[in-house]
Amino acid sequence: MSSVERNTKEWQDLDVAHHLHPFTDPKYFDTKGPLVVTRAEGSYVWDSNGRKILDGMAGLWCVNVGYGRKELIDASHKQMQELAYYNVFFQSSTPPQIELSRVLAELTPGDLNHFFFTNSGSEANDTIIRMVRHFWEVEGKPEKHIFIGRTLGYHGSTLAATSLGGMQAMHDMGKSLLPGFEHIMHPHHFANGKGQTREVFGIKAAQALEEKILELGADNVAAFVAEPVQGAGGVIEPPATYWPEIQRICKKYDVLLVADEVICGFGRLGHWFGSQAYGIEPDLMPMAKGLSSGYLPIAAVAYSARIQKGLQKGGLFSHGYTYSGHPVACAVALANIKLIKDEKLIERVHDETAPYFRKRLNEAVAGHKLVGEVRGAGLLAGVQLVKDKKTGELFDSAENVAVRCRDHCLERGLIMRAVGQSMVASPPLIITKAEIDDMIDILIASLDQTAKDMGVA
Ligand code: PXG
Repeated sequence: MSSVERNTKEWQDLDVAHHLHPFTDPKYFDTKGPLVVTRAEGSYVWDSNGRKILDGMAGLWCVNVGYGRKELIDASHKQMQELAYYNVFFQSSTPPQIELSRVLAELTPGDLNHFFFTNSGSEANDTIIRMVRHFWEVEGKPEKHIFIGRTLGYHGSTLAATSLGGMQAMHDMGKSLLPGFEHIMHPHHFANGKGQTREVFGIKAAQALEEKILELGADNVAAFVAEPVQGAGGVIEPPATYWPEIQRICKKYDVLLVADEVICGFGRLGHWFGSQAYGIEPDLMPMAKGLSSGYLPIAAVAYSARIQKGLQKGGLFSHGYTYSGHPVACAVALANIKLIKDEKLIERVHDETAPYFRKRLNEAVAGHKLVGEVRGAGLLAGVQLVKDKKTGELFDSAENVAVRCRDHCLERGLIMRAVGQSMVASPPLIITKAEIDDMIDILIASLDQTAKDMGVA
């Protein structure tokens, strides 16, 4: 309960007067106030009018264990009383940070047994850029400095993470694309692979990396960075042929492979990490969101023995954040991981809820006249909206079809995100089959209403 009580109109007016919203056109608030969320429990949030809304996005793809979990609340309370803050700079450390590193080392794939802590996924990716360039300098290859990302890749909003990502609007705002960043196509078969099988397209999309490396010269390329399944770009699961080919290319040219696990990590795909779902062997992995289920800001970079060896030779590592390895955030992350294990949430997603979610999407949503494709994996879904189901023709982007559908969902009590002309979902891992049914029912009713709005018969 907030210490101040106001009505919805007061909250909204104050918010619009004083607060700039991330990724929001301020003009939106000329006609509508923000949704003011005041409390949450399980898979649901409540707004300032007392309305109960199913959170089909788990906040921003992060509240994996659901809201209101006592174990996480108690862990933060206890840690705050014991040691609310100390830093891990210079030669200091704290027990929660040490313990979290140990627990993470047991969960991460391969020899990713070393960790650097940050407060956000953006900072984790910035850290990787500095760490990897430093690594290659130490290895005597300072010219290996270029990072290759993908179009529609999202790696955060700091200047370097913006450059690494492939979001055109972000590059355009404030001339934000730094030198030393290149991009290849995203492996979206529906958008980029017309006339090819998924398998053939998967290989082709991966080979775009080889072409880019050859164009730049392997001696100049530091790393390739990609999400196992692209999230913010619209939930794009690559064809099965994609990751093995990417892995082959990275090995061949000694280009480090960075799997951005910020969304896919901590059970979203029915495995601890997306890399395990696709057999990816990354050299580095940023993780955030599900690490603490969003209860406190914390993120980390996991990195391999090879990188560690380089860093040990490299002298002073001149990098860090005041709140790196914050003891309270680490204690909450530990409680979160324990809860995921105790409740067997990964197994539940893998064996029960994800297969059910996919079955319901494929049986009930894919056939809808407004839907061109249902995609995703685990508890991640992307629903492509189309003007013409037969040809796959899209709407004029100015018609904002997905935003309309999103608004219809919200009116009916469901939060989903609109990305381009797709609807995306990423519910809490604790979602039940009955709640999945509610999600699907509301989505279908909203698609029906959107089809009416758009005049699609
Ligand atoms: N990598 C990936 C793969 C992400 O999805 C980040 C890095 C950056 O993390 P931070 O903690 O700095 O935000 C992200 C974040 C959306 C949306 O709705 C997606 C993200 C953040 C906010 C909104 O698409 N992803």
